[in-house]
Amino acid sequence: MHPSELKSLSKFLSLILRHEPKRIGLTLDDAGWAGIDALLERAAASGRPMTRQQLEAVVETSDKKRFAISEDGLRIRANQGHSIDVDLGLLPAAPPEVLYHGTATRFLESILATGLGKRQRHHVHLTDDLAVARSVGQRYGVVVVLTVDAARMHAEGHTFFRSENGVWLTDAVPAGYLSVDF
Ligand code: HQG
Repeated sequence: MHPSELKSLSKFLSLILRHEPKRIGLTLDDAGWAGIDALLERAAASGRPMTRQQLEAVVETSDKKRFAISEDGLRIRANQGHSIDVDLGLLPAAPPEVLYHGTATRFLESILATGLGKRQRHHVHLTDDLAVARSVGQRYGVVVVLTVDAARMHAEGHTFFRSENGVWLTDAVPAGYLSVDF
């Protein structure tokens, strides 16, 4: 498949598996899994046909490992990023000393006043990779990377989770744990 087709299919799968399964009449279970046969059938019926091979190619080539296929090969889910209510079954984990969050300068005043909130998603998304933080922030405009004092947050009772694909998640980051790094 051409890279642009892979990207478009990946975006479609993100939309369906994170945000709007109902758009194609699909149901996810409590842990966010969809049957692959059902997904392929519903996608085709909604004018977005794809083969199992194409689906697997998206999962395998996803730069951020956005999706997981169950061990029995029957189901697929998004590893993180949901806005719909799913329980991924993530276990709390101790974060590294610092984590990063990339955002746009236009959000800075609000973030430094109220802290980082999860907005539409389940959690605030953080990364241990500065380059990833930069690319996430660039999606919104002039990028600014916030450094989160994760060790101190954790020591002071905040819970962190690490998704299957290595994204660090937490409920909220109060402004006192943030510093700005242009
Ligand atoms: C901002 C990508 C004003 C926040 C990435 C962000 C990630 C505030 C936006 C994943 C705020 C929410 C998630 C406040 C937060 N005032 N703005 N108090 N608190 N914000 O898309 O972290 O490519 O929900 O800075 O790798 O950008 O989709 O979160 O700009 O892991 O797989 O509100 O998406 O992964 O935006 O991105 P998002 P995010 P994928």
